[in-house]
Amino acid sequence: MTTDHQIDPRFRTKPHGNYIDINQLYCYREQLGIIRDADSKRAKACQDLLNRIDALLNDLDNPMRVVVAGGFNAGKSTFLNALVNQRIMPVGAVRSTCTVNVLQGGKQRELIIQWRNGRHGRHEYRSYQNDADAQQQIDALMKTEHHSIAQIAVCCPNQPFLERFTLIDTPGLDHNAQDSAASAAEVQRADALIWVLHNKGAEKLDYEQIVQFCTANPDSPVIVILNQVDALEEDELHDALTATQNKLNAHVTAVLPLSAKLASEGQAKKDHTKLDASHFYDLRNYLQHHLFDQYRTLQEKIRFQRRSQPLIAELQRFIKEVTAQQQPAAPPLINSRYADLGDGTVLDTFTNLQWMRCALGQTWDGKNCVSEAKKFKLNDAKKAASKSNYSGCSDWRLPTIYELKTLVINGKNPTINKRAFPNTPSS
Ligand SMILES: Nc1nc2c(ncn2[C@@H]2O[C@H](COP(=O)(O)OP(=O)(O)OP(=O)(O)O)[C@@H](O)[C@H]2O)c(=O)[nH]1
Ligand SMILES: [Mg+2]
Repeated sequence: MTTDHQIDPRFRTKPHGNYIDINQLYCYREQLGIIRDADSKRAKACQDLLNRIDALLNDLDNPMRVVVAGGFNAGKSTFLNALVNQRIMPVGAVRSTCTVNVLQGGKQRELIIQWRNGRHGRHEYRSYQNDADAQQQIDALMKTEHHSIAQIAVCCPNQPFLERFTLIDTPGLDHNAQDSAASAAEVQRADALIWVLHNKGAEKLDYEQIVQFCTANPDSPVIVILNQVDALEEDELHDALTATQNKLNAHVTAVLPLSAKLASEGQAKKDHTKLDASHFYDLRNYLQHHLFDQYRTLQEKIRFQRRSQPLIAELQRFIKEVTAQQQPAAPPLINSRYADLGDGTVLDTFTNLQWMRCALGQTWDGKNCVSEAKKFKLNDAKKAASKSNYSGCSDWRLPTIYELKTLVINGKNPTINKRAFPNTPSS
């Protein structure tokens, strides 16, 4: 993450999903592929669903979006610079962040400017030499063109940490309507939120925004930083921290103190007294354990699980519909009772017994029973039934007397349903 924080090998590998939803999606993927290839009418619907599954699975590999937000001049950019131990994000006593500025991985040192109006195309790429150069270019762009810029991304090569995490610096939320809207949109899309407060603690706006985010994103870590604590005496710090924790602890993951200014100065001058006084190491360790080290779990939980639920519900509906239509149509019923199985047999839907429509010795010609029925003694009839291969089945048996009686229609001649059992000889 930083120069004194060596590359963590976990950030080199791709995450593997162990969540049941992920495996389920892979199964649906296979089924959809089969349906798409077999059924041209459904090919497009299948492909659309396949694309959505792939987009969701690919999204697991996209870096986690960690958004730094808070009030104007709270010290967001100073904190972010300290976190990555680089001096890229413009910092200042006057309003210094007027666009959404993103720190991300990349192959070369370049700024990607996303224009609102497409004047230079939607994206413009500019290279930068070093941190100071990047900061100056961003500063200049923000001063002259910030109304036309949606976002400036700084690509930092050789930063494995940034291949897994995108850090997003936002304009102070309370400054003006356009910037606040841009910041609020980033907060809404955040996987994790770091909220920077002035040392006075959470104002009304901070509180409302934090609670709103926590309610909408119960699985996302929300870490609140009480910044600028260098300006507080020890007892003031204690009081301010306790008050802020009491106010927010029920909603957020943690409230931690910081002096981003001392952290930044301590890093620049390698001054450990300042760094110790800044509470920076405690904060960084906390972030490491509760946010950065939890990358895979959080990514799957926050980003994937929630979004997969509606898609899985849709996939279930689609597959159910396809399967229902692939089932053979229910066979027609004779006299609302005997299901014609089409092979010279019927299924009595009252008793669930399958019957030959013809007597032994007769054959089914597709419509009728032809030729003479044979007469057997009981034992011979049993043997003949068990040997019969009528309609391709070899497990025939004589019915019991009670089973036989279920076919009998008293008072009619023949005493059996003539449509289900045509040409039945009278006994
Ligand atoms: N005393 C003190 N000053 C700080 C601290 N952190 C930041 N500052 C100062 O506060 C001013 C604003 O810092 P920034 O990091 O630009 O604050 P920001 O929240 O990014 O500001 P905007 O992006 O303009 O909303 C700068 O002059 C910083 O030097 C701190 O911990 N202590
Ligand atoms: Mg800023």
